[in-house]
Amino acid sequence: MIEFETICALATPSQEGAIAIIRVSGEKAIDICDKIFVNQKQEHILLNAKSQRVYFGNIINKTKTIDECLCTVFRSPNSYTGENIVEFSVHGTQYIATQTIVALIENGAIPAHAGEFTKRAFLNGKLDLSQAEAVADLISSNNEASHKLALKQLRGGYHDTLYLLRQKLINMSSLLELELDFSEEDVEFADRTKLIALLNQIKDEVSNLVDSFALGNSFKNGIPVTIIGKPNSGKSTLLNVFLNEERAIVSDIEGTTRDTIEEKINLRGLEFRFIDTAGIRKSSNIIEQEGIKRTYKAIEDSRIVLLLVDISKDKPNDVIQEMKRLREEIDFSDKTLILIGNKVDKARTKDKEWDKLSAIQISASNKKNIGEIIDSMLKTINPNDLNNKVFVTNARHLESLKKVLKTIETIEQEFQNNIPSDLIASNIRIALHHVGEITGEVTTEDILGNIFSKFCVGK
Ligand SMILES: Nc1nc2c(ncn2[C@@H]2O[C@H](COP(=O)(O)OP(=O)(O)OP(=O)(O)O)[C@@H](O)[C@H]2O)c(=O)[nH]1
Ligand SMILES: [Mg+2]
Repeated sequence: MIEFETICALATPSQEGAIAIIRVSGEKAIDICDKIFVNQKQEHILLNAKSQRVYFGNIINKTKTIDECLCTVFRSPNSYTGENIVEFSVHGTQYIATQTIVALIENGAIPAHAGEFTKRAFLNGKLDLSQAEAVADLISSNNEASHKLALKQLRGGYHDTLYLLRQKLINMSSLLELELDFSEEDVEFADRTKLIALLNQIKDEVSNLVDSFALGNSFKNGIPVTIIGKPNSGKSTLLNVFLNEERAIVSDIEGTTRDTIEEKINLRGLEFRFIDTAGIRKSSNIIEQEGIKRTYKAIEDSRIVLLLVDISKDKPNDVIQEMKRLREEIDFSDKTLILIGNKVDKARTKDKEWDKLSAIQISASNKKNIGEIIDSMLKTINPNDLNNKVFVTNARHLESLKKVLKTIETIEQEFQNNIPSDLIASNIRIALHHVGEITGEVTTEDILGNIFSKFCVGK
């Protein structure tokens, strides 16, 4: 156990509420709290308090009673931080919370920094670094999908996958090092074909993790959906229908929307990030041109593209050409293009050609068939994946994994070029180093500072 000073902080929001929780952690937590807490018989009882027990009593500072409260004691190592922890549940006023903290400080505690409780949990081996980061994700998750991912990560997430990966790399490195010990005798102990097979396995696993980021990140921050189409096709009307409010200006003037408009919407437990655009067309107006440039950028960053056409006016053949052009201009390998025929209310005859194109026929202004769009968007992502697959959602982890992958690719080359084992072994150590960055085996104060400063005080 690493020893630190005893810290204290308000762990609940600093506003009025039914209760406020003040958390104290450190070797002297129980001693300090004992000085300011008495039971109903006015006895100081915390020194002998049992772990994971709740006590009822009063917080006092010198002779002044601050509040009647509940006090929970956790003895090291069975606590969140691994240290002794005491939590006071007081009445939720700013005044009581502040007075309690003042009393704690006067008796030897110091105010905690942002994320310091979780940082201590990490330093005491209660959580690995990726789990500590999941705590921050859990607090900020505001939809079912991101909540599920954060909870999964907190419970271990890809900790096991990384552990196995690490074992495989260590295994490989020891085989190579064994070879080095006997290098004088000019024998190759490690069977190269087996090593290469193992390396390929490792590479696949790392690639899968790297590839999982795009979808994992979409689940976490909202699945990006871009609405495109010619002027007046009804893009802004459709956005407003999804939002159930008149967010974007709708008019029959072509080129009403010039900038991209972005809004998050929760549909059936998944968060979508809808982006209404200026669409794609030729324009000599510089403002419109900039809007069109932004449309392209939005398409590139999205997973789903809704192409809106006006079926009361547009011709199926022209739309086929338009889709072909789009697919030439933009790589759709990681996206789904959904064709939507709008203004079905205005279309005089029902054109079978639209069915052939699998266009979802809707009326945005009459809110007709909108459910079909949602169905087909949900089909493009498999919400069950959330339960079954492992997702990387953290950009820092992604960076480290990319470095692991790059190093593995170098090692692969080295095997092919019969590079001496000691060089290969040193690259395996580099790969291990980058794996260690994710779980926190390898950290610097900078990395830790950066991660925990994003937490709130009291977490
Ligand atoms: N009849 C009918 N009119 C619609 C429908 N959807 C939209 N409109 C009308 O079409 C016109 C253009 O709608 P917008 O939503 O502004 O179209 P947009 O695609 O955003 O247009 P720009 O921003 O100019 O590119 C408006 O007058 C809408 O009221 C529909 O389903 N049926
Ligand atoms: Mg518009």
